[in-house]
Amino acid sequence: MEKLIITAAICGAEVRKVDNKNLPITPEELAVAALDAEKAGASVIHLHVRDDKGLPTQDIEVFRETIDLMKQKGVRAIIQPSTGGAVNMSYEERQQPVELKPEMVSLDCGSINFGENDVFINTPEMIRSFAHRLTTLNILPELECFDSGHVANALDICRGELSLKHMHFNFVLGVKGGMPATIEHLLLMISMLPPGATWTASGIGRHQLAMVYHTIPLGGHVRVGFEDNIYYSYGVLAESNAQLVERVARLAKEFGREIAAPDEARKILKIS
Ligand code: KMH
Ligand code: ZN
Repeated sequence: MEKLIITAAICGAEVRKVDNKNLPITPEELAVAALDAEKAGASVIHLHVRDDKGLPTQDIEVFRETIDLMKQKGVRAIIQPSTGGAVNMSYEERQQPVELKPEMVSLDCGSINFGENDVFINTPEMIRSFAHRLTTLNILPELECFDSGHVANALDICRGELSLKHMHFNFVLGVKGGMPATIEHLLLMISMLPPGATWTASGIGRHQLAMVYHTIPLGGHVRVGFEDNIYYSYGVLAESNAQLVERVARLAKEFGREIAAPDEARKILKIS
């Protein structure tokens, strides 16, 4: 089976320090968290950044500073800035990190209700516009799908219209308003994949560990980290992103699946 790519989603846009004091938010904290996650086995860092008040921002300069710091500290993992940002951000705000020309960014492939009061909007026009810019800059999108219709959108735009040379999906299961985190929903998503595509699964909250268990033997890749879940076990807050990554690496060994190093992840994702 293909080696396992572990993505560490180290910060996100919604979680706050008051929820888990170990959440990294400053450029320095994010850089340390990325390096530690890589040492624990992560080969992709999904990155959101925060402003001076700890609020989500898509400011290109904060991304630049954070990514530079990560590289100075020796991070070799693929750094994947978010273009999703936070709900209610405009397209213009969200697209800023694309202009840093990273190897990879996230590309959200549809709209959903998001929690109790929010709607995360990704119209076909927005998806198309992001996808065209990424293709021009030769940046691999990770196709974020929170529901099955999002896979259909991704196929229409990225495969039909743009003939993307490699399609890599991230199935996010368990957001309130999105697809529930069950094995049946995961299998449905897998059944929609085009030939040659690769996929990651991200389980939200208490579903994170179950999704790891389902995904490793199914041949998918795995995302863990504070963006999706701040607990290590029931009622016990995680100490770090690295702690969550370490557990995946340990489980992968039990399943007999090797972990992909950053350059091996680049090969699997056809970045190099
Ligand atoms: N913060 C969510 C509203 C992404 O990074 O592309 C969107 C999100 C997806 O986190
Ligand atoms: Zn994200």
